[in-house]
Amino acid sequence: MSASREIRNVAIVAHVDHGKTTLVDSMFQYAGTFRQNQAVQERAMDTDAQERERGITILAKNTAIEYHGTRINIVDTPGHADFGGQVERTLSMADAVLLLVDSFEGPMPQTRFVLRKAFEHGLKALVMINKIDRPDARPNAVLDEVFDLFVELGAHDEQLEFPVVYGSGRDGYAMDEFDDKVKDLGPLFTMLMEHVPAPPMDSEAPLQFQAVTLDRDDFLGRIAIGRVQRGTLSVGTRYALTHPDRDKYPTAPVKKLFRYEGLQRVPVEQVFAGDIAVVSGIEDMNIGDTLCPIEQPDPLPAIELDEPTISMVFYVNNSPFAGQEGKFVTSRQILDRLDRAAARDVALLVGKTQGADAFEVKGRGVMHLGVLIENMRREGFEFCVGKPHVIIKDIDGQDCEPYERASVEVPTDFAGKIIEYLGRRRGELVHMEPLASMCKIDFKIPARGLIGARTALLTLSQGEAILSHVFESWEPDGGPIPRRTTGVLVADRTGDVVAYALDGLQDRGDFFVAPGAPVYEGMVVGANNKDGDLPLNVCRAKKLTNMRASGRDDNAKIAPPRIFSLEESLEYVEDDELLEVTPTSLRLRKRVLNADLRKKAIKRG
Ligand SMILES: Nc1nc2c(ncn2[C@@H]2O[C@H](COP(=O)(O)OP(=O)(O)OP(=O)(O)O)[C@@H](O)[C@H]2O)c(=O)[nH]1
Ligand SMILES: [Mg+2]
Repeated sequence: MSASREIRNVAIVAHVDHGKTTLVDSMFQYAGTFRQNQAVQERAMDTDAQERERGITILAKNTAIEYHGTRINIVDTPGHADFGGQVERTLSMADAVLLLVDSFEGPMPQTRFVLRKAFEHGLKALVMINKIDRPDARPNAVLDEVFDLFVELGAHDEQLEFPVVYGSGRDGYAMDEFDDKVKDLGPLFTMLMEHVPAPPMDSEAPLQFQAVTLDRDDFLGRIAIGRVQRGTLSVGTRYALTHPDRDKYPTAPVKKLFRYEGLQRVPVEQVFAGDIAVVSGIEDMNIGDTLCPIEQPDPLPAIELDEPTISMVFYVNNSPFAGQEGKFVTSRQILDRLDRAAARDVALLVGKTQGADAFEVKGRGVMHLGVLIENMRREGFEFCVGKPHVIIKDIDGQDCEPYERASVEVPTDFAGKIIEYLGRRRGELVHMEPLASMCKIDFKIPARGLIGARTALLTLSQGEAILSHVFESWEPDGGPIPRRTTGVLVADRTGDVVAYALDGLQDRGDFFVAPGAPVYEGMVVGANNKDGDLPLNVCRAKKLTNMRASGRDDNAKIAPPRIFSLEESLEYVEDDELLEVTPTSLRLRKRVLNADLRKKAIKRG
């Protein structure tokens, strides 16, 4: 290992599902990163349990590929808008971005977001028109759209002359022209080698290493990943842990030092300027901190991200079944866990509220918070959360709310319904474009208008609509937006749900619970067909004398319950309700459990 090795640092960015992680698989393959017989799973970089289940990348991750004597450090970033903070903070590790664009879909909301961020960082973008194997690929038109997007985002001349390859990440090839002969990924690697600027490699200068990602390992403790901006990072050396907001700097030794090689972290003695390093053993290191020589502290600017747009309150569970299903239930345990999450994810902010047993958590969207909630319940936590709210920001004395750019792809026949629905939610149509038998409709819409919209759009389009959206700007309050139009069915007592009772109540609405499920007074058990909330008895058993005579199988006749996913629950819950989350259950409940007390509370306003 020497300081003069060639290095390229690139972040792969794109809209969700445009094929980033799959492309990295093929890059490993092409560069011979794995042994011939090594078993590697598909989308090898998506190692987190929720990433594999949801089929999306959630956390930005580093890897490195050796190619003809050059070390290519790669960040695979998430494409879903809720994890945009991951993209933003990892861009400081890159000298250029590789922008993937689906050859059919063209640029989508998150394509615009990540490209804008790359330009804000002064980075050059290299383009790959991906999934060229698609029968409906329209590479020429997509390239034009990409060019227009560059212009619209104010790319300067040099950025506008972006290099392009066409290819299929999945099938492992890239071409300079889309009608070239299909061969391998060579043209992509050539483009990276030629157009990603080599990093400054001043390894004699005083060290600056900034932590961009934090991780934790049972053996190594806290792990910080970042780039050696200048100088040389050496194992065993004690450095100052600096940050522009602090004027006193603690010092700490680097206990272990690693670099990426494929999916591995390989121990090394030193990492030189321009390269990506993994540091372990500095428990106090946070994202944005810079390691410097003790005698020459010179912190890099803090990492600044877009502000969160969604806020939600986490409560200690006070439901009647509290403590039955979870291991970690106290406010201290919950706060400690939330603080740990915020340390690793700078797009997540945790604050106190007035109540001692309630904490406000702010993030980028319902799925951003949903992933945290899901991780917590898997670890054994139990708690309640309230309805997510958009954050209101005061700009020059005016209340402003987040607006998003939303894009809906839908068969043209449903376009009218979609435009009408989002119009009612204050969505303004900004662009519409035919895509074969589909069309892509872009809106500017308050983030509020999109909460719960995904389910509604699916219903309106017989399951066909694909919605994606990303933060665009803060704008003055857009006015009232219709929320859930009907009330809920609420259990009026504690017990187990009985099929016979549900059977008798089926005309009231759709139930969320199945026979046998334990319920408590105040728990939401279904959607009311009408306005207002309706308390009812779902535990009523059939009188024994009728049993034999009727001989009916109540179970067979009742409709299966409507089961919400976590995110659907978060979009459904209203202000006077909570979502109770435990390792095994998600229960919607009224904040005030007793029906009489609820009425009084409503009267009091
Ligand atoms: N036809 C075709 N499908 C592809 C190609 N690359 C990826 N896919 C498919 O597209 C889907 C998404 O692929 P991913 O690699 O997870 O996309 P991603 O950009 O990493 O997605 P996020 O990380 O969630 O933003 C998967 O179903 C892949 O099989 C390709 O070149 N051609
Ligand atoms: Mg991915």
